[in-house]
Amino acid sequence: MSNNNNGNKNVSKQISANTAKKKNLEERLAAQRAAEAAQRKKRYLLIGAAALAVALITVSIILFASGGAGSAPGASASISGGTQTISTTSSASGGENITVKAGTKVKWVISAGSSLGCRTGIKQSALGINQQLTKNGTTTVTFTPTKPGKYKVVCTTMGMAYSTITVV
Ligand SMILES: [Cu+2]
Repeated sequence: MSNNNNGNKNVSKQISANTAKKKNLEERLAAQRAAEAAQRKKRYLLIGAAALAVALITVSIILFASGGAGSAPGASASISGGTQTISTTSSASGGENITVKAGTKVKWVISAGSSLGCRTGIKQSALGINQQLTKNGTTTVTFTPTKPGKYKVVCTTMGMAYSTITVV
């Protein structure tokens, strides 16, 4: 009887010890799963950030290559035979910015489509530019910059911004 009682006590002790062990294991498992989920989330965030960086770089390269009107750094001239030649496009919203060197004659070739808006002519008094633009064709503007600086080019009719010439 007493042995049986002791046996039962031992069994129930064992059961409660096992229950405690099981609870402990379950808690550790849950903690492990949470850690794994956090790690996965971190990995996804990293992959997302890398993908975003690649996308941004791609967009910048495309924008740079196409020389987005007015906003991009703009086109630089190539010098040959004492003349620096630069080609840009013109639209109703204006033209591209250009960068040229002081002291060398500039040949600025502007290609325009059918829509020029109010910018049918451009002027830059300090550089001696006052030129009508040809629709659906090209116009060549020549000038020789002498002083480095930034020169705003505007439309001849209203003085609205067209582009900026940077002389270096
Ligand atoms: Cu205008």
